[in-house]
Amino acid sequence: MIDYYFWTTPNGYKIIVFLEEAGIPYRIIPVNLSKGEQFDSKFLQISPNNKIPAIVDYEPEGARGPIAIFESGAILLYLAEKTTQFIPTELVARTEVLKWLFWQMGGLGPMLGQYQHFNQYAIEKIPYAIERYKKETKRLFTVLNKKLDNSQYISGEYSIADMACYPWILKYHFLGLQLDNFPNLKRWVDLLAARPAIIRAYKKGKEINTTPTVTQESMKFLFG
Ligand SMILES: N[C@@H](CCC(=O)N[C@@H](CS)C(=O)NCC(=O)O)C(=O)O
Repeated sequence: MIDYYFWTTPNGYKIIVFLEEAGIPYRIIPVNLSKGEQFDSKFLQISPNNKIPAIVDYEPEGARGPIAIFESGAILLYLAEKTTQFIPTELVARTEVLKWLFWQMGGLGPMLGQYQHFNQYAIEKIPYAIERYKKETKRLFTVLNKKLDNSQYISGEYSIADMACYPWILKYHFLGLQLDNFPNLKRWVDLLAARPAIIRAYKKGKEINTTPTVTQESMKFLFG
């Protein structure tokens, strides 16, 4: 059994998608970021960076007791290796998946997050910051659109690279972007959105929360 510490954000959806795809037993433990539950001392023992997602695996291979994991890239990689699914074993193909997983973790997620922050949430509107992250966001969308020129999925077969990128690309409308300008991304989003596991994952998310996480009230938790 896996305990999944989740909230309805892009990084949160990555893992619920994996768990649904792999069909492994899990239990969702909501961490309401709007109420500051990420700072609860019990949660901090599992995720010392006070962020979701995090998991506790009660049946890890070769370990004596439960194992706690935070950072969505590390969790995806752990689950892929544990289940031998959604990552190839052959070195070159595997590295192709890891390249794009790390690209998402180091680029797509943080840059889009900063763009939304400065454009939408920051009380002081700083034109340089807004422009900087907007350009980066568009550049990253262009890079992934190009990568999908000749392939159905990001790295060969459907993999954890797709699962990592999908919830972030879905934010395009919040970022004021149109997928019509990125036809390969549009095709890929439509392809993934039709997957039964992805439909189930987003349905489960909606059962947990349908309200915006960032509100006037929650800003004190989220932005210090
Ligand atoms: N690099 C981390 C980022 C996680 C992250 O930013 N989580 C956000 C939600 S998407 C969070 O929990 N924020 C709460 C906070 O900062 O207090 C990962 O990929 O797991």
